Amino acid sequence: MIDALAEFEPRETLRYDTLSRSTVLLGSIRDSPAIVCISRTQLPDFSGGLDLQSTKLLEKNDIYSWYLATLYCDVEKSPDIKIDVICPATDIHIAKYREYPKRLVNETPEIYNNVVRPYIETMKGDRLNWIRAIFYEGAEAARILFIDDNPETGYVIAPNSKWDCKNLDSLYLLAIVKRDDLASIRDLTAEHIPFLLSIKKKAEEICREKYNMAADEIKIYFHYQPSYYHLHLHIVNINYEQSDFGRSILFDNVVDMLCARPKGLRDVTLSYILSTGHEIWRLINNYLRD
Ligand code: M7G
Repeated sequence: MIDALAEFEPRETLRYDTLSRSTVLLGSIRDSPAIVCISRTQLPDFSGGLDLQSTKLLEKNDIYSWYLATLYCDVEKSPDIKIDVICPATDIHIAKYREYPKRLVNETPEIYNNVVRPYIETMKGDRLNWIRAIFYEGAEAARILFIDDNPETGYVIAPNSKWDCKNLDSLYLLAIVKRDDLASIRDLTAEHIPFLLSIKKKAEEICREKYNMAADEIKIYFHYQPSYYHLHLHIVNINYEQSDFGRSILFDNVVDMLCARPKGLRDVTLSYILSTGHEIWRLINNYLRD
């Protein structure tokens, strides 16, 4: 078996984010393109005492003093960093992580029908294998919190791979529907409302019973544009800040829109922020130029 971390050869830093204290490297693992995302984990709970391995006083002035320190290393109890590996990484993964300027897009029904919808159709192949693996091959079975196998109304609730499954401050679950005919919120109609509400109810129940978090302590939302065109909901601690402002739409607002437009969201303009490295950005610009 390949030890992905040991064999990773970095080539380029795609992103270095001081705010989220994370970095993304592009390189290779045995000649296959690989992306390695490294992020600092949340701080441990210090309320029982400052359990530090070493400290160094930097300065003292009047009533103020400041130090540097290291924590005790324990990968089980208090891991320092979380590492996500994608290998082989596709050009789409690389474009997603590389820093590009962002732009506001007003996606009219015309742009959706002529540009975005055909693009989405090309995104339903191997890129969704990880979702099929959850439903049909037992992937992530030990971490799954709920699964309903009904082909029409089934869905799974599981931790997002972004979450360390330890720190509730960054609690991050995903609910993924089983049916594969709903690529994004554009495919929803009022008929789906009961289905969506049942997922929300179960997600709230799990958060309450397993994580002791009330419904008003979690945000449930969709991404538009998402990275994976198979309908899923993000279920996240409201205090957990991410850089997905501009493409997150709260669940309740989507349901409200569907109540107002029972035939669905195909004929509304949806506005979102998009990386100029995204293929959709290029396609929309080509379309508007022609
Ligand atoms: P998205 O809105 O399509 O993409 O959400 P984005 O949030 O990355 O822009 C898909 C979510 O699925 C992301 O938040 C990913 O972190 C998460 N995810 C991706 N993969 C490949 C996996 C996986 O294999 N397992 C789990 N549990 N989550 C994943």
